Amino acid sequence: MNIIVTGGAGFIGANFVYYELEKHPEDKIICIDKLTYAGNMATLDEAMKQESFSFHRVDIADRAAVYQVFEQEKPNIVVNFAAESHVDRSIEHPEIFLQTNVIGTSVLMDACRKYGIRRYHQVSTDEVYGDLPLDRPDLLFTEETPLHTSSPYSASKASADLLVMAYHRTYGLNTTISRCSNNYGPFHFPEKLIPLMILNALHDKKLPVYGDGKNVRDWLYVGDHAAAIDLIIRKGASGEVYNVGGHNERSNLTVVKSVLAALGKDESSIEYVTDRKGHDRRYAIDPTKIQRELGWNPTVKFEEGLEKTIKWYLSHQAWWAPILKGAYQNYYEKMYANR
Ligand code: NAD
Ligand code: TDX
Repeated sequence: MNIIVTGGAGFIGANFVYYELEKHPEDKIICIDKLTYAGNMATLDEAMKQESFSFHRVDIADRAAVYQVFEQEKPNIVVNFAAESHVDRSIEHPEIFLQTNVIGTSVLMDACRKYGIRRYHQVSTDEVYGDLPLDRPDLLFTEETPLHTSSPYSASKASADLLVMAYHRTYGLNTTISRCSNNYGPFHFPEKLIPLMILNALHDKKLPVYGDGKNVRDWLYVGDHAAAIDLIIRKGASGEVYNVGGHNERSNLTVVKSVLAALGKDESSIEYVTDRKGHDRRYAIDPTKIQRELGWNPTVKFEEGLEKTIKWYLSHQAWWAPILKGAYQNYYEKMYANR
């Protein structure tokens, strides 16, 4: 099979590329990525050495360029990871989120209609469900939870989901959607909570915790997300949505303290800073459907995954050092200097 993976030079897309190359060596993986600030060819170094992998630097919202890749590569399956993915950036500049996350999704699906595919898979997020209260641990997001977004990022992802459902119903496009909780693991861009805290702690910098640090995220090791998507594209039913998560709820403060403990650092570097605007309080996924219908189960416990992730950052300075030296410095200054 020929599988187009968009956003494969980013965090989760790259982990999915490596998962597929190992698990299904008979398939061809075609990566489409615009290489924004979050895309990194160094992440794909090992993939580029493989015969069954190819790369196209293309914007998913560029219709002509996308059609050309479809014409050339004749994909059977398209998995769309490409997105602007950082909530804080969406609060500063919503427009690019609409362009990539909404327009880009429609262009990809138009290409699927024009050239014919077996399956279009949309990688969505638990953020489309909004948030849950901290004092109701019994409440979890199911696939039936109404969409109720908080940030321009989550609104753009929910818009894309609605378009996917519309293309399924109106044009009969064979689609699936996965809505996963927060991922962590190798190749995670340092603007996100876990890698940011690991790298700041390593450099003895302050660890900026938004608000009271009590916001809860439901963490999943990225390899388990890749395995879920692999199952959905091969065995999932067309038109369906699958929630993905491993019941690993942690407050941000707990996560930050775990990072410090793993690195043998004390907690004096924790600094409470101004809260994120519209900050979602709690996410928690009910993964019963994918467990029951597709037999998916998470394999990595949070403590084990965090240890693996920290070890990966400690041994991959060559990956993150160039990122920290570049435009990231201006980003960090702008977002955190007067926070
Ligand atoms: P990321 O920001 O690390 O990577 C995004 C990738 O998409 C980059 O390689 C970037 O260059 C590429 N890209 C951006 N705009 C593009 C465009 N217009 N055309 C082509 N490529 C473009 O993101 P991530 O954390 O790997 O997230 C991947 C997907 O998973 C996103 O759709 C995100 O919404 C979703 N998701 C992420 C998480 C998480 O915890 N990170 C959880 C659930 C769902
Ligand atoms: O410096 C920080 N300090 C802090 O307290 C950063 C970067 C984050 N936080 C908090 C905000 C959140 O409550 O940590 C939590 C996690 O923040 P992010 O890593 O930015 O992730 P989140 O906003 O939860 O969104 C992530 O999960 C869902 C991904 O970035 C999205 O792409 C995905 O859809």
